[in-house]
Order: sequence, then C-alpha cells, then structure tokens
Amino acid sequence: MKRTVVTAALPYANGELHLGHVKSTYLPADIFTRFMKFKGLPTVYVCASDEHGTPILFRSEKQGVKPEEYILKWRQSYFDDLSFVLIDFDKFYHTHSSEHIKITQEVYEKLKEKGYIKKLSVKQYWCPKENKPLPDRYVIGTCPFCEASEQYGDQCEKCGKVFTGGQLVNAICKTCGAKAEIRESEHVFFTLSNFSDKLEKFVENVDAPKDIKNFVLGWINDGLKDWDIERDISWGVPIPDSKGVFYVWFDAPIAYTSTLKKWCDEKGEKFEDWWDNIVHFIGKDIAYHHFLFWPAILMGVDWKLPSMIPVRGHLTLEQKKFSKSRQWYISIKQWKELGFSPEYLRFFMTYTTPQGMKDSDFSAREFQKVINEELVNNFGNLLQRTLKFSERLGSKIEDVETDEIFKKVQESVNKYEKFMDETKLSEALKIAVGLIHELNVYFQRNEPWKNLKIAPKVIRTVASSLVILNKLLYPILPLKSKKVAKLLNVDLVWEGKDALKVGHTLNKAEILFPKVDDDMMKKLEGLYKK
Ligand code: B3M
Ligand code: ZN
Repeated sequence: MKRTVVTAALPYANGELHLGHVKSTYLPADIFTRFMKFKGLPTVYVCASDEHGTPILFRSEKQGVKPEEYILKWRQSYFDDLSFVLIDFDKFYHTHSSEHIKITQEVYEKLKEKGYIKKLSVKQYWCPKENKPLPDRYVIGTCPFCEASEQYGDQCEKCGKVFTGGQLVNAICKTCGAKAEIRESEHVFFTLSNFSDKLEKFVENVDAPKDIKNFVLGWINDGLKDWDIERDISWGVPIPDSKGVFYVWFDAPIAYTSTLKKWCDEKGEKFEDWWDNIVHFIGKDIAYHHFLFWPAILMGVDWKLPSMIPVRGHLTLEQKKFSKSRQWYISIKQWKELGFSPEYLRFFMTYTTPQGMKDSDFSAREFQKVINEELVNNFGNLLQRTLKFSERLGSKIEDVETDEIFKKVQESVNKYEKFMDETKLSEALKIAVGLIHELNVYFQRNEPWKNLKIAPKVIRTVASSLVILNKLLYPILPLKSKKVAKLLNVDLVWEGKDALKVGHTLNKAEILFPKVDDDMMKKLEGLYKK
C-alpha cells in the first residue's frame, strides 16, 4: 500500500502563530491526514520548527540572548498553539537538531559529488560603521524588480522574486542605518540552472492548483539563476568546506526528511519505505522554494519528488493584511484565552478557504454568521430535533424503509472522497453542509410532529443520514464528531453506509454546538478593533 507523508511548511521561530498560519497550512494538512488515516491508509504528518537564518540571529542579538535560547521559547510555543487547534502531528521536530544538521551536510556532499555545487565570488553588503557583513535581514532597500521599498536582502515580499547579492537599490544597514557598502566574498552556489528543463516537467506534472503552476512556469521561463546557499554568519548549519553556514532556505526543506527520518527511527520504520507519496502543504508566498529550490535539491540527490503541493492564499482580517505592529491581528493564544472552540475555528477556516492562490477573509461577524448558520442552526439543530423527536417515539429505530434522500446521502460519500483526495477541503465540507440543509428541509416538510405515522420513517432516514454525514465532518471536527457518534450510539469509523438497524437505540439529545452570541462576537472583534 502506498505510504503518504504529509508535511506543513515549518513555522519560522521568531514570531507568534496567528489565524492565517493555521488556515493556509497546518489545518488543511491536518484535515487531509486525518481523512487518510480514517480511511486506514498509512500516513504520517511531520513538521518542525525552522530555527536558523538571519532573522533569528538578528532578533536574538537585539534581545541580548543566545540564538539557542531564543529558539527554544518558540519551539514550545508552536507546539502548544498547534496542539490547541487539534493539529495532530506524528512528529514535530526542529532544524537545530544534530540529525538535521547531519542530513543537511550529507545532502550538500552528495550534490557536490554530482557536480551541482560551485564556488563563486559574490557581492556582499557590508556595514562600514560596524565593520560586518549584512546578509538578508541585516540590510534593507528597494526591490529592483517591482520597486517595493523596505525589502530585505534575500527576497522581495511584494513580488516574490529572489535576489542575488548587491541587487537592492539604496541599501542601508538595518541596525544602524549606515549606507551599505559592497564587498566581495566567496560563497557556495547550488546550480539551479542545471535543472531548468526537469523542473519544468516536474511543475507540469505535480498535482497542484493551476494558478500557482502558471506562476511558477513563468519564473522558469524568465530563466533560473544559480542559487547562493551560503551566508557569512555563525548561526546555522556549518558548510563542511567553507567559512559560512547554509542559507536557511537550503536547510529548512531538508527538515521534511530529517523529521521523517527521526520518526522512522523512533518507530523502527525504514525511511526509504516512507519517502514515497509526498504531499507538501504550503502558503502561496513560499511557492518558489517548494516548486523550484526543493525539488531541484531532491533531483540532485536522486530522491523521490513530491507528488502533490496544495497551496493556499493569505488570510486577511476584514479585508486588510494581518499586522502585529498595528494590532490588526488575532493570534492562536488570544483565541485560546477567549475560551473559543478550536473546532469552530477549524470549521470556519475550512468552509471559507479555497484551494489555490486566492486569499480568504476573517471577520468576527462573518465568523458568527457562518458558525451559527451552518454549524449551530443547521447541523446542531438537525441532530437535536432528530434525537428529541426519536425520544418521544421511544428512541428506537423502527422497521420502516428510509426515504429517497438517504440514498443521496450515501451517494455523496464518493463525491466527498474525490474532493478530499484532491485536497479541495472546502468543497468537500460543503457537500456535507448542503445535505444537512436538505435534511432540515425534509424534516420540516414532513412535519412528523403532526403526522406520527410517518415519524419513524423520518427518524430512520435522518438519523441514518447523520451517521454518514458525521463521518464526513470528522476530519474537520475531530472531537465534536466523536460526541455526535456517541449520541447516535454508533462507532465513528469510515466503513459502512447502511441505514441504522431496526431496533437500534438513539441516545438523548445534548447541546453540542452552542451559539456564538453577540457578546462573544464583540469580544472577538475587540481583539483587533480597539
Ligand atoms: N519557515 C516559512 C516562513 O518563514 C518558512 C517555511 C519553511 S518550509 C521548508 O515564511
Ligand atoms: Zn550598521
């Protein structure tokens, strides 16, 4: 049986996770993994905290702590935040581990053996005042491609283009503001340009949203440049035969393999057996790295390429970008402190997030609306009225045929499955939600409270449908769906689409989906509207 490795982009250890991180990466990967495991397919979900690079060094220096100490705080914080949102990793590791450092160096040695590494002289920004090199975050200037100001030395956040040394316009030292000078330095390069044709084929064939593929193919068309993978700092994975460390984007994706390897070692599994069907969930801003750099590294060492790269856009907050400094922002910790359900967040995010590059939006009001309409009034209410009514009839399923609509529910499973396999999670969820709406209409239209003769048929039809639809909701609502299954008095397993057996007993109704009232909504809004 094909083994699947699911990964989510590594959180970079220098800032809090907010709702946007959850929606674009960790949540969809978690939902997909839960779905695969639910069906009994061998799947592991791995991730790690990304702990090298100049931003971490820069911040830790500013705070006067060692980078080793600085990263620890974030590592724990990420694990806690993501666990709260019920993100269930099989392994969450980190890039400052000895295993990761070793594998990164081995990958480099292999690339070198195969002739994909060369040394080149580069233009390095230099602060004349502090007499030190200014890699990446230590320098800011204007993007030479799109003219966005205040861009760092390695990549433009606006247009996504990656820079080589010396390209920034009007570069200054980020720490002291001195005009940056340029000096020569020797760096190791990875010959990305060698892989241009193979990458083009890879991008065409990999299972990924069309819009992002076109974007990436455009980059290949523009011509790929060899990639400077060395930085003149002390923090990172040391390059075996050079003075500096690897650029963080060289070592970070290798953590997919080092973390999987760690998991394999712990479980007594073979890495070679597992590095097979690879699915990388990412946000659109790191497409360059996952569609080009990383596959090229994999090609260089002859490892299997990813088969699927699901991409999602950003999350805006009331149509504006999240911004920590302007407090236009909701962190996971804040969500937790409010005592809000992580499953309501999971539901909302899945419901509103399309696959592909399109952004989606969060607002307290929209959250209240979606949860109350689709989860509380739709699903919660159907469950509630079915169980209550069944109680009136003695809580037992009677010997009556189910109605036509039950067949429709049974048939919906295949459609749902197809969407889930394609990681179109919002579409999959909407299949379940749509049917729940139809079932509410069906219940209402039949008025079983007026016509007790047809009531057993309505109950068997709706309760049996709920058993199936609850399965479809499991990956999104992993805890609530277990409670729903308890009320319906069934095991929560993927297999089985039959109607509830005659004589089956349903349990008493309980409120599982409390409303998001105006008070709660205001509290949530108060986090960013002060
Ligand atoms: N750490 C995400 C970021 O900082 C980055 C992802 C790495 S995935 C290999 O934007
Ligand atoms: Zn300076």
